[in-house]
Order: sequence, then structure tokens, then C-alpha cells
Amino acid sequence: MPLLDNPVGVEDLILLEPLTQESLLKNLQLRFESKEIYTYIGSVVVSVNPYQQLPIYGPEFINKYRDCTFFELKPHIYALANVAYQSLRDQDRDQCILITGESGAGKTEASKLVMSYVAAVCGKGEQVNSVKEQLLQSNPVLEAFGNAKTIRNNNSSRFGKYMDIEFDFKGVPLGGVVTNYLLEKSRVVKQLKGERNFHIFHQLLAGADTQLLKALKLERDPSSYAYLNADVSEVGGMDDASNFRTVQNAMAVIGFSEEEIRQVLEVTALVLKLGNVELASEFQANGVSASGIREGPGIQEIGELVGLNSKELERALCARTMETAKEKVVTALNVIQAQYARDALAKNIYNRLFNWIVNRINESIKVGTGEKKKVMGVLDIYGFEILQDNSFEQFVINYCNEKLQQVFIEITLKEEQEEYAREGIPWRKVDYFDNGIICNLIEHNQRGILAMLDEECLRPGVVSDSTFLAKLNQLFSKHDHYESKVTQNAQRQYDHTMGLSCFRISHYAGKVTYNVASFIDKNNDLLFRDLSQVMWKAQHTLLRSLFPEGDPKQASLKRPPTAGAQFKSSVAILMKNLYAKNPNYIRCIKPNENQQRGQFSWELVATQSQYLGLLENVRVRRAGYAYRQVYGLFLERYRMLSRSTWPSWKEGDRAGVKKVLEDLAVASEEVAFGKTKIFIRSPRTLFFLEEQRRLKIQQLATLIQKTYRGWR
Ligand code: AOV
Ligand code: MG
Repeated sequence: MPLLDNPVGVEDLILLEPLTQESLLKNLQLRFESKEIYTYIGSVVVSVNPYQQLPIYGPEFINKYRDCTFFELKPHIYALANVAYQSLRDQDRDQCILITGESGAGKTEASKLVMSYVAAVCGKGEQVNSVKEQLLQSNPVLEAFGNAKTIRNNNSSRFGKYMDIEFDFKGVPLGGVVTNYLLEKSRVVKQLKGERNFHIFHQLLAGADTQLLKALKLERDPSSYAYLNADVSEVGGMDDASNFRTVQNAMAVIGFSEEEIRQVLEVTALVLKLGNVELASEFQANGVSASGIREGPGIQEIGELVGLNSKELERALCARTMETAKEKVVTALNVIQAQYARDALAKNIYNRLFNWIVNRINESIKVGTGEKKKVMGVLDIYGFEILQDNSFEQFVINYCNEKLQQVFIEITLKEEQEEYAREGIPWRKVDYFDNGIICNLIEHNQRGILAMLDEECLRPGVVSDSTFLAKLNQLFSKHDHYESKVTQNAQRQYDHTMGLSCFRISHYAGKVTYNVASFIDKNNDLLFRDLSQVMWKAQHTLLRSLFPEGDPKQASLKRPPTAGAQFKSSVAILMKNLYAKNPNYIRCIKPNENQQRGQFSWELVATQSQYLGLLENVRVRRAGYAYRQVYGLFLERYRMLSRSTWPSWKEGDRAGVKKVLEDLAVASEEVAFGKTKIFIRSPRTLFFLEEQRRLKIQQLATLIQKTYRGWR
């Protein structure tokens, strides 16, 4: 029976025969249609988003999985979480769970399933429960401030997240640390059609009681705010008002004081109100175009809300002070520039508020340094993105994914190699695509794209996105993974739609054309000093603390690292962290673009499967030995297939396995005997064993039935 005749497909893609992109997809489709959303590639879990609540979660299932070994039950995230937790606890190996996949594929849900599984099985008692609660409650808070409705996902994470959960030597949780990566702050001031600003703004307006709204000087109606997309103020299935209560409660559980919660909401309100500050053209006496704030209560209210002088704020929004060694020059900003300054301020405040919240959570859940800890890291990071128009954000996101792919390949191969060494089996080299060359193109210290971008940002003289592009084109014209307009005449038609301002990278996952517009600006990520100074002068303790560089005493002329440099170094830290741990992979797949249950779009899944490298993953896994199992379990499963070992066998597991394989005439080059495990080279052999076993069981069943009838 070919494997695909099995109505729910195979549970482990390693067993797929023949192995092609086609059969792999067919298998995922068969399983998806039977509501079997999880499939293994060895120990990797592939998960296809069902877009419906399946009855496979909760305490009953957690209990089933906690008592089983990995392959005993159906593929499940619980099984992966269980293996990770048990080897952390019993073998003292730090673990990480790497969850990848594109927007809406189910990463965040998967990370919550892992966390709730671990919380359910690790340790008991009042104190421990309170630690668990704090860890779990960080989710609703981070989601409120860091997630938003996008076209792709009603609850899309707009930041990358890595969370270390720390345990004592018995596997009892002590606390954790959250690291966040690059919040998409441009969303604060502008959203695409059909998308929303971060949830918290909508939650606040819908959920705050009248008294709180009044104190924050806010109107209930989202359409009152320029920064909110009024046409999508509500999202189907999402109750903003009740979520607001959940968030407030979660903050309290984590340990935010009432005062802190109030201040966080005040800063949130401040951002909304800034969006309504209207700027108008004015002319100075000398005819230079300048700007001013339109009359209205807005700016006064902002002043009162956070205790700052509204006149000073107006001045800082509408003019820029340049300091040289000798003098200060004040230049008036025109309306466009002033609006830009206002939006930059709003984005900065919100971004810093978000970082502050992450730090505040960490303060509550952090573990003392003295103790020796065991760690489980959970990574829920944005997946590879190919949009219509790709900018700096997509560039860094895709760079991060390129690095994760590198870890994946290196560690998977390294793991294999180490296991063969442990078991005393000779290692055969595996061919695979090494994406180091692409990582290098982006991150090389002197000659990488990020370094070139920094060089342009710091270079005196006239710099622009196009001088940056010209430099790239010159440097990388011969690079296999870089294409520019100049070198690619064949692409003229395509590039024409994007103008001349693009470069294209052939990532491991596919080609992406990046538009360089705003690269310099986004990488610089500078806020005018005038604005940070006004913020620092506010009486509001939280707001003030967000702008330490506004303190004139602190003033140093050293510029902060660029956004690209910061991202690169945080990715480097992340990689180091991941390499030090034992990885567990969850590869998430989105079945359709409509967030609909039951729809399996072949092409969409094909693209994802390709860039997740699923086929390559199966190949790497099968290149050496597709399957390995400890002797005892293997014998238990197959000893019924040999007269020597069935019904009883007393000469040891290893000898028993040898006997079974001999009796079944399995070719000797198909198997290798390790110290504790049997290794089987091709899935075909395993399939043969499984098939024999199925027939045997059928035979036995018939026999029992006959005997039973005979008795009657
Ligand atoms: P993401 O994290 O991968 O996207 P989510 O985890 O937010 O995707 O999943 C998107 C939506 O799919 C969820 O809000 C659920 O409605 C549904 N969903 C996902 N997994 C499951 C599951 N196992 N069972 C039922 N429904 C599920 V992004 O954050 O956008 O990259 O940046
Ligand atoms: Mg997410």
C-alpha cells in the first residue's frame, strides 16, 4: 500500500515514499482535511493553521502527552514541549523552541501552547503558581501593546519575541526574561487600508469607563483620532472592551502598581492626542515658510496630561536647533517637516513605552543571579516577508530569518553528526545549500549591506537613498545573490514599476526586491534634540524616564547606534543564545489567505514549504539514517515479526533486534548498530517493517476471532 493511500497521510514525512515536493504537499493536505494539523519531520513539528478550535488541547490532552514518549501518540506540539521539558529537567540540557512561519501561520498560538503545556507540568505550590501566572500573563500585555489587526492576521505580532523561562535543578520554574526585537513603530502613525493601530488604543477607547476616559482627556469614538483607522475600529470575534480588562488585570498580576498602570495609559493617550495636533503653514517676516499649531484644545490638554509646557512643545515641533561648537542656530520647519517631527515623536514615545513595558515585566519575573538555572527559550519571531513593496523593515526581518535558517542547517547537521559520534557510527557528509554567503552579503562587518548603509548614514556631505543604492550596485554587481537594475536588463520591465530605487536579494527562501526609499532615514532613526528635551522636562515620571538623552547634563554628542547596527547585534546575541541550547523546531504553515477554516490553498502551502525548506529538511534527515530508535523500544514493536523473538526472547535487546532484522532478510547495508540505538538508512525499510507488522496484527486478530468463535 503506497503511503499516500493512507487516508490521513503519514505522521512523519521521513516515511514519505516517493519523496517529492508533490507528495509532501499532498500528505499535508490529506492530514489537514482530516483535521490532523500536526506532522513530524523526525523531531520537527510541522503545524498547519486550522483556523478553528480543535478538541485536542487542554488538561486531558496534556496528561496524555506527559506520560508518553515522542512517537507514541499522534504528532502534537505537546509532544515536542514534553520532550524539551523532560530533557531540560532530566538531562540538564538547556532547550530552545524555535517557531517560524509567515504572518498568520500560527506562531504565537504555538508559543502559547508550549508555555501552557510547560506551566501545567512543571512544579506545584502557591509560590510556583504565582511565578507561572506572571509568566503566562505577560502574553496579553505584550499582545495588547505589540499586536495589531493586519490584512493577514487579526492578531498579528508586530515585534519579535524571545522568552527565556528559567527553572531550578528540579525543573520548577523560577521566572524568566523577555527580549523584544524591532517593533513596527510606523504603525503608530499610519496603517494600511483595512488594518488597525496597536490593539491597546482600541481597547482603551472601548474599555475604559467614563471617568478614566475623562481623566485621560479622551473621546470614546475612534473616529475622533487621526492615528486610528475609523473604518476598521472593530475586528470580528475580538472584544476590545473585555480585552482591556484582561490587560489591566494581567498587568496587576505581573506586579505593575496602580500608579504605573495609570501612567502607561496616560502615555498611550498622549500618543493618540499627538496625532490630532494640527500643523498649519505660517510665514516668517523674512518670507521663509514656517509652521505653527492650529488653535484648539489639543495641545493644552497634552500639556496638562503629562505636565509639560505646551508652548515649548509647539516650539520643538515647529523648529529645529542645530548646535555647533560655537553657536546655536534655530531653523523654522515647514508644515511637512513639522508633521514629520510630530509623527517621529509619536513613534518614538510609543516604541520607548513598549520597551519600558518589556523591561518592567522582566523586573517582575527576573531570577536572582546566584542560582544555577536551566533555561527553556521560546522564539516567536516574524517570518520571512515578501510584500508588494519591501522596505527597511522587511530587509531586517528577512535577514533575521536568513540567520535562523543558518542555525537550523548547522544545528540539524551538527546534531546528526554528534549522535553518530556518540553511537560510534561512521559519518557521511551531507550536501546542502549553505546560506552563509547571503548572511555575509548582509552582515559582513566592512563589506556587508548593513555596513554600507551605516557608512552612508554617518558620512558627511549629501547622502541619500540613491547614493546608498549606487554604492551597493557598484560593490555587489558580481555577487550571485545580488541584482541591481544596472546589471539586470532582463528585469527592466519588473523594475520599471518600482522605479530605479531597488535592489534585489536572492534569499534562501526566494527573491525579494527592496525599495531603498527611506532606508537612510529608518536606519538613522534620529529624533530631534528639541523634542527629546521637551519630553524630558515633563513632570510625568514615566514619560520623562523614556527620554534620558533630553537631560542637558547627560548631553553627549555621541550618536546612538543605527537601527540596523542595533538589530544586527541583537540578532548576534540571539544566535549565540540559540547555539548554546538544544533546539526544537515548530514550522508553522498558513493554509489560505482568508483566515478561513477548511481551505487548503495548494500554491500558498507550496511556497511556504519551499522557503521553510521542508523537503530539504527531510532530505538532510534521510541522507544519513532516516530512522533511529533505542533497541528496547524497537524490539518491543517488531519482535512479533520473528519466530525467534516471539513470543519470548531473553538474550538482550540488541541481539533481539539483530535477530528480527536477519529473519526478515533486511540488507546489512540498510542498518547500523549503534551503542544504544539501531539506525535504519532508508524509510523504505521502515515502511516494510511497519507493513509486516500491520499484516501480522491483522493475522493475529483473525486468529483470535476464529478461536473465539470455536469456543462458542
Ligand atoms: P502568527 O503569530 O504566526 O502571525 P497567530 O499565532 O497569531 O499567527 O495565528 C493567527 C490566528 O490563527 C490566531 O489568532 C487563531 O485565530 C488562528 N490559529 C492559529 N493557530 C491555531 C490553532 N492551533 N488552533 C486554532 N486556531 C489557530 V504574525 O504574529 O502575523 O507572523 O506577525
Ligand atoms: Mg504572532
